[in-house]
Amino acid sequence: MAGAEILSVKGLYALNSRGHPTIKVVVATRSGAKGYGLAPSGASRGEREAVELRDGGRKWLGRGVSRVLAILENEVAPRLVGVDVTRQRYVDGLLISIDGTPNKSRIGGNLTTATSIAVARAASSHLGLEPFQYIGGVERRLLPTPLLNIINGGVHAGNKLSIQEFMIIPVGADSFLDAMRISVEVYGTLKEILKEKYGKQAINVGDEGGFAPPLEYTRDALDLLVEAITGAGYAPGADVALGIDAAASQFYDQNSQSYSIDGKQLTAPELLEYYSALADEYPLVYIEDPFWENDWESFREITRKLGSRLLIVGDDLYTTNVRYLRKGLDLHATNAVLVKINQVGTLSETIDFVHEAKWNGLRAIVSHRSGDTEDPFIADLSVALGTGLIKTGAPARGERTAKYNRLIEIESMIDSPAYAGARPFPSKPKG
Ligand code: 2PG
Ligand code: MG
Repeated sequence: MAGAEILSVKGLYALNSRGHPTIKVVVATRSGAKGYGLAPSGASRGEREAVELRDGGRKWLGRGVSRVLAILENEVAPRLVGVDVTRQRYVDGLLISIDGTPNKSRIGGNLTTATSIAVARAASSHLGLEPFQYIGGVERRLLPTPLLNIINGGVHAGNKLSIQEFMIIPVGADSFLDAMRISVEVYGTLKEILKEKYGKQAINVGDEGGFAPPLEYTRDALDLLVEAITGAGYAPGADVALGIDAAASQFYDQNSQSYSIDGKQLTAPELLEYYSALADEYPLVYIEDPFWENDWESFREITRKLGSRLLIVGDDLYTTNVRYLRKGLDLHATNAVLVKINQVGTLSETIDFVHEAKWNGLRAIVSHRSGDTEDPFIADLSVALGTGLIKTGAPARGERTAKYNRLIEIESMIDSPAYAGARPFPSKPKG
């Protein structure tokens, strides 16, 4: 189609949900199409992630992105101008080669992420398509089952919970919109329960819109979720299942080689026993990063033990990188992978990662970051790649609802949409 050449690539300052600066990239084509992309930012970051480049110094508390914007303007934009905007793989390859490092540390994973998304959006707009249609094609009609983090702990909240995320999963819904209705009802019921039990200070929310009550013990949080599900009139397990992201690198101590959780110091085998007990007591169908990111053996053990019943998910373990996924596949370390574009830095590498996982029988969950923006691109991506699963926080806070609202919209645009429901999970959750 004529006019597909990139005319301009512009970078701007933007703010993320933590009030930290980030980079917004806007790509325009000769045909007049435009596309933008915003880089999100994590708090519990894996050590193998693409590097987020920031200025340091005093301005913006050291988090400025002026250096990144200068690299975009001087080094990257001139190489992209004139390139056909639909050549996503070529563009992403160019970004990788301009950077020249294995982890995007020279030009910044934040730059490559925002640029890669902006190019995909500009291409879809140039072709008169929605991003999910452009990336996914006509076969896509599967709306993902959302994993909603409604109690926040770990580094995402100011409480003592070691586990970072306590999620509800509306597996029994009939459609994506129905899944949101159920989730909103459970979320609102939890709010009332928290207020009654712990007072008003318990309904303050954490980074991902979940409540951050002054709890200390994992079981207390899980009990509250079960109570909220029941209180809202649903069956725990059959209607709404549970998931956790331990983000265990954050509570692992390398010196003592132990995990500090629920006021105890546990070895890896003890922690595994603990997760097994939780899986027996609660309708748990999902555990993410149960061990710290270099304990491949314990991942393998938990997958061997619980993998037929639950999704065991690698996030910090793989950082959306095929290189580390291959190691995980050799070891049978997990049966699912978390997918974050900015962990690896380009859309093409993200797509390759999802395909590699799927070809090997693993589930993939498209995910937000704890410091996110109003950019709903991952909603489109989850439908385009047909992952059947998305993790994007509570049904609250604009940067989270942007993704849910976009999925509601996408569901209304598809002729005969299907909702993934319980299908992505290995077995029926315990009721
Ligand atoms: C995670 C994410 C998102 P962060 O650990 O899965 O929920 O958190 O963006 O802080 O890495
Ligand atoms: Mg995680």
